[in-house]
Amino acid sequence: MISPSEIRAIHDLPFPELMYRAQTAHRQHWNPEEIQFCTLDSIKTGACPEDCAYCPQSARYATGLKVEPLKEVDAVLKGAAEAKANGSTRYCMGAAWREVKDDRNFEAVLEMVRGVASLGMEVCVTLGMVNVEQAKRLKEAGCNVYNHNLDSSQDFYETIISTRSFQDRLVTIDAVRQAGLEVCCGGIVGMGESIDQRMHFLHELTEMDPPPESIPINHLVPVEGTPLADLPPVPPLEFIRMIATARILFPASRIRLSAGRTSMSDEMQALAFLAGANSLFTGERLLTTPNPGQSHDHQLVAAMGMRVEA
Ligand code: SAM
Ligand code: DTB
Ligand code: SF4
Repeated sequence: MISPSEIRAIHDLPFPELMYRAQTAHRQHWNPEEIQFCTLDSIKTGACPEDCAYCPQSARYATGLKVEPLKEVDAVLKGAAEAKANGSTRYCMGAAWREVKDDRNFEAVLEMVRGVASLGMEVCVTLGMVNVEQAKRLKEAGCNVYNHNLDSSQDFYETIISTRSFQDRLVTIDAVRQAGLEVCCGGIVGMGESIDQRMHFLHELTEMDPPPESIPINHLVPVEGTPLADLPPVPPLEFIRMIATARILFPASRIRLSAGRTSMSDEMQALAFLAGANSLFTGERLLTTPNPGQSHDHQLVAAMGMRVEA
């Protein structure tokens, strides 16, 4: 087992050595010329009872977000078919819920999962806390992956969210595993945490056995009205170090360059791919905030002589 200080030593390597190690790890498991496109769909937007300080969907903050009830199944399936036509192989449906309840809404989500699975796409959902029974029902409906982020180190997490604990997150991730779903679990960089706190977050992921199949690294999207609205961006090379360190620690996992790309240059995103990121969210929007859009992403991949993973 690796310690947080050993992880920090990797993170702080001279940049050429760090990138070399990240690329070496990447090539052991992946084709470095390919990148996976995923599409997000916010199936239920806003009015969330939780108080996550970064999140525009929390009911506590006046972010001007339009609250929307659970989408119709047909509208979701139309979105998924379009995403597939635009090159996405994974469809990720997110709901601004604290937890899944055994009600009609969950039945509707199961219907969405069945529909997206029948299109031949990888299906991922992120619905807040779930128990093993609910996770099993998702799996039976054809869901492949459950996303539930740790977001940061335990000590920092507790300064960012008060309505649930880090331990609650671990319990949900365990339920997801027990149900036989793949785990997608990542974090956010740029919430005011220290580099050592980022290392503790990565360390927490190394303690999972098996580690998450998929690790989204989000850069904070500062949203007006949230407590984190005025935070400055993380220095670009620091962000790239985080990606490279994750790649070295988790050579066989997908590392996803997630939120925050609208404020990254193409060159910075290219460096993230060289550091081992091999997946992104495409489309005009993430859940509620802007994203570069698929034509931009296809251009970037083409400019790098890379391919969208089929
Ligand atoms: N409500 C569910 C939950 O919290 O697990 C699922 C949806 S929630 C929006 C999914 C993830 O989006 C969060 O864990 C967080 O990592 C990310 N996220 C939310 N707001 C963000 C922001 N402003 N910048 C970057 N990432 C953000
Ligand atoms: C993840 O780690 N990032 C995605 C996905 N998992 C669900 C969500 C990013 C949301 C960014 C803020 C928004 O658009 O609301
Ligand atoms: Fe709700 Fe999820 Fe946003 Fe937290 S991150 S406020 S749980 S939607």
